[in-house]
Amino acid sequence: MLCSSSASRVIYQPNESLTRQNPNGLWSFGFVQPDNHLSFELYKDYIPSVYGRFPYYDAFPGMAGVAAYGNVFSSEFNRMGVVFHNTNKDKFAKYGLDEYNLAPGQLLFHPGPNNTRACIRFTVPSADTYHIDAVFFTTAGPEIPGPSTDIHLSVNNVELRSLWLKRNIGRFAFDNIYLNEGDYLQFEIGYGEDKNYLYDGVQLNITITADTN
Ligand SMILES: [Ca+2]
Repeated sequence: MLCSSSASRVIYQPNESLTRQNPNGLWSFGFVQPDNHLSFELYKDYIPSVYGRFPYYDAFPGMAGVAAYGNVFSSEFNRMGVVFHNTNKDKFAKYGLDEYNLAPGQLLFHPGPNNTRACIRFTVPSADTYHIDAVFFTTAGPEIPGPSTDIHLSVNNVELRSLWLKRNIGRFAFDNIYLNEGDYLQFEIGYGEDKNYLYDGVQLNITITADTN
């Protein structure tokens, strides 16, 4: 007997679900130490707009409406990296001479100076077959040194893939990967081959698709 079933697919994208909560449902924003994926710690703070609030970015009106997850209100603010989200619905956000140009809804992550990695964690909601597609890029202009970073994808404490991202585009694409409920899928960014975190902000678009049978 032939059976046909059409699995209904569910799509998860962090930039569509972000609010000030952390964790926000399946998505968590924090940091890890290099090559220790389970060292994850949540960022303590959320600010809805970095303009006027977040050190280094506070003088740039073009960053109004860009929210930040980080340890903003402690002495650790600059050491643990940061995740930005352009919450503006119809406005690009610009930083510096030409360092960031964030589309509406765009996410960006940035490592810390001591190679602490900024991390976006997805906690698997149910055992299923998943498809992962994540793209990483920079919009830094020619006057800007641009990023030199290392980007990683892990499941629990096992790394699946890493890449260098400089002035290029990177992508992780995994089809038909079976995951269990509660597994951690993590996207991490470190300070790269140059061992320097300056200009290391990288934009990312993550899409995780589940076959729900
Ligand atoms: Ca770097």
